[in-house]
Amino acid sequence: MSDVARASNRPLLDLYRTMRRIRSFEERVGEMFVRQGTAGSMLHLSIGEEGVAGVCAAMEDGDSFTTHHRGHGVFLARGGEPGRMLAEIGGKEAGYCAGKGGSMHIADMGVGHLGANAIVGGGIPHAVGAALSYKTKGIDAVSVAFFGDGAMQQGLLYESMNMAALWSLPVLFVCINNQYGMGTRIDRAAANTDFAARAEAFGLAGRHVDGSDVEMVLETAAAAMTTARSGTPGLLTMTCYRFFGHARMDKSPYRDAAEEAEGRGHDPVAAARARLLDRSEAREADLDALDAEAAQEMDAALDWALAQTQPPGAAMFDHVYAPDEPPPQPLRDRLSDVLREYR
Ligand SMILES: Cc1ncc(C[n+]2csc(CCOP(=O)(O)OP(=O)(O)O)c2C)c(N)n1
Ligand SMILES: [Mg+2]
Repeated sequence: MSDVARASNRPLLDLYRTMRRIRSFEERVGEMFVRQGTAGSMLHLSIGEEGVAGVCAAMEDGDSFTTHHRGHGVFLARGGEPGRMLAEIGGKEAGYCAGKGGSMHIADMGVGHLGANAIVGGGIPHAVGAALSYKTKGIDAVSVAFFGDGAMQQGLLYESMNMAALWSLPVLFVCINNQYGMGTRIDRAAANTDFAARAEAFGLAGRHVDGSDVEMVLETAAAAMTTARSGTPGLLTMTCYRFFGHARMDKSPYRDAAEEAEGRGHDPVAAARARLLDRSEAREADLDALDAEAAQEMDAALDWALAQTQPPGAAMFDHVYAPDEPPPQPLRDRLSDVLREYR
């Protein structure tokens, strides 16, 4: 491991714990869906993408971020509380956004989470705006935009990269390349999959890392964050494999068993575990205990979230419209009817 990773003071055991918590969390989200405890049907699990914990570990307090629709892992690794996250996913009042954001619009300014976004690439310009404010106000912080490979084909990314490079903004674009945008494999969507080279053409520092090696992710991200902090924005692509379907209803009929077995072979959690044992940094029993601890934590969080109450109908417009500009009466009446019917 290089000096950059050592300087960040995050031993592999720590990264393993974070990745294990993410996986346990996502498994509970899946369970919650089956138990019909989630609000809405669109849930995107980040199982297989836990290596992103390395990027999160390279960020500092005060750095902010936006995520895409598959952002639970990033939020958890940056300090999200699993109970409040699950409550939000379940549409409960105790959730981060009082149950009105759900999985794809969750946010928490307290840890610098400026918002998940259901529009592919939608959070990217927001992150650039935050970076512009840091530069203008002289705030020492980096703004990180997390998104999927699907956003690499979106025009707003290129407008954002251009502006970030032109104005030397402290921003890092992080592409979590899980090989698929819904059912379309990346090589059927992009003529040139060398995304780092695309970023270089815009004047950004382009980097690429294998997401199954969390130490390498940390090392590469730490270098990228240092560069961004000094005013040269960057793009980091992390390759991984989406272990399951796009969303909960998708059984991935467009992938064959051999491909899935090979993809799941690049498991960042299993790889970290094997390395810890290999280097004698942990014993099997220690890791089993740590896994059990993560499972218990997430079980308790799920029980707590399921026991929470839904927001009252009367709170429907709170935090949605500015208090001095309430929604027009016809709209209020119409939505109240819909809500009554729904309940
Ligand atoms: C602008 C836009 N186009 C299409 C969609 C529908 N859609 C939702 S997720 C998705 C695939 C996104 O793939 P990727 O960015 O690779 O993220 P992943 O789901 O793989 O994490 C698409 C096309 C959308 N939400 N927004
Ligand atoms: Mg993808």
